[in-house]
Amino acid sequence: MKVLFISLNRESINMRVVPLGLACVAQSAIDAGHSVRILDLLEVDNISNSVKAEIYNFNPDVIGLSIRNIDNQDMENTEFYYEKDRKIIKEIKNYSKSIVVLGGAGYSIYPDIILKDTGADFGIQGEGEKIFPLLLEKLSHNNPLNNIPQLYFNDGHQGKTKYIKTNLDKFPLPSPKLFWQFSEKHFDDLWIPVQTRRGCPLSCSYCSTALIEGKIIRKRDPLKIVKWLKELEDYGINNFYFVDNTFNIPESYALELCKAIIDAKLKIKWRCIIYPYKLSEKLCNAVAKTGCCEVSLGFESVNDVVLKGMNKLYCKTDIEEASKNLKKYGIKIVGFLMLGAPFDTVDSIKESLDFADSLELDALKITTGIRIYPYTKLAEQALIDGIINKNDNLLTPRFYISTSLKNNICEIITEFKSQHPYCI
Ligand code: B12
Ligand code: SF4
Repeated sequence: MKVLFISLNRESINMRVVPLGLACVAQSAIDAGHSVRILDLLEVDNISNSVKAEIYNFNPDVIGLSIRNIDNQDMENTEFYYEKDRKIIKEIKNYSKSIVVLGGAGYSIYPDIILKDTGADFGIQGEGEKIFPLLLEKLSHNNPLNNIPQLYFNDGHQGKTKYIKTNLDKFPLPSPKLFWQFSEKHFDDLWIPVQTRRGCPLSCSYCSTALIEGKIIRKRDPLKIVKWLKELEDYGINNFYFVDNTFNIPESYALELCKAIIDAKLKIKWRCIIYPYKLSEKLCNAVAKTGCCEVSLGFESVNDVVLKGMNKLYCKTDIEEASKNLKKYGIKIVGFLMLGAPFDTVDSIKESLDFADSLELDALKITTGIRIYPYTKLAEQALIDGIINKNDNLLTPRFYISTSLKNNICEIITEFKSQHPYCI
């Protein structure tokens, strides 16, 4: 079949994100013998015309659309990206006869709602490498589509939704050639995403990741990752972002990865996300040796009661220890605070801000209010607190602010930011 993949993301805050997930699914479709083209909307100026031209020129049987961001998770200056994605999808459905299939991280949080709302034909929740080619095969032979895991139909019914437990090593990593087309124009700006594992068992109260990746950690063989990095290095790509939810968990695997990078003598620079729980000096030393120059340290709060409410495993001492170990090996730290959670008070917010300041971080990102996602503990709490009602589908951004804070939080944070220029 002829398949056109479109990455709908047009946001470049934080950094330009290369659509790794879309490339992974595209590679699986290529390997299954389909003819594939990819359009990244971050790379085009006139979106509507570019999409139309690509569809008319290629005349695809199937269009696979990736929805990454729903919104920017910012209560004060909310950008609701999905509204624009929806417009593009509806437009495509209006003029094209191709079968439209949705997927991606943002889509996977609201699979039934978005499918119905956009009028697309099918949606695949979670990883697409196995199910998308399976769907193409069934469509090309006009075979029945019932009982396909993760598949959603636009008439409201769905296949077996149970999350499949896959072996990531069976999925191909995108060929550098395919990957390269995203990188060419903005080469110097890019931190190419690398994913070594999927799934997070940690269950933070506000988190939607389980809907995207499941809760069971599944890891790729470090040697296969390093082989792929080597291929990209040979293409002149040296800057990478390990997009794993928590690079340091499990630590034994993170150490194995570092060893494999050293053994392969890769000369790369990289960044990653660290969960501040028992981050050992040994791991900080290993990541520094292999080229890690900066980490995102998402500690969110430092108050014990608030952290417990978020279901975090760590406490203040862990955060301090992590920061000390990272600094010792010259790794830059961008800290993340998420203020306004259940149990937050004016005092606990000040405690978090003061503590974050004492860490002398390279940068600090403060989020005011917490984006509420479906099926989370936070959504349950928001319902109890009357912040949302039970008919709220939570696709339109809704934010949790602890009831004791409503009037003061923005003021306190704005003042802190104005006095601390390292806040981003
Ligand atoms: C790493 C990461 C980042 C890094 C990216 C670094 C980089 N160089 O890529 C940084 C820190 C910069 C970042 C920033 C942001 N992020 Co972020 N990020 C992630 C994270 C942890 C991993 C994303 C990733 O690369 N996954 C690996 C790839 C392989 O997976 P994937 O893209 O999901 O693709 C798979 C499936 O979705 C599916 N699929 C994908 N496309 C398609 C298409 C079809 C047709 C099909 C069938 C299937 C399919 O198959 C793929 C392969 O299995 C996710 C959380 C998560 N675990 O998903 C959040 C996440 C994607 N981010 C999110 C958000 C909101 C943001 C920001 C807007 C936050 C902010 N205000 O700054 C920015 C936006 C950045 C931008 N410019 O777009 C949200 C998006 C959804 C939402 N809630 O709106 C997520 C899901 C976090 C969350 N749980 O809420 N992010
Ligand atoms: S550690 Fe990150 S991905 Fe895992 S549950 Fe917590 S917020 Fe979600």
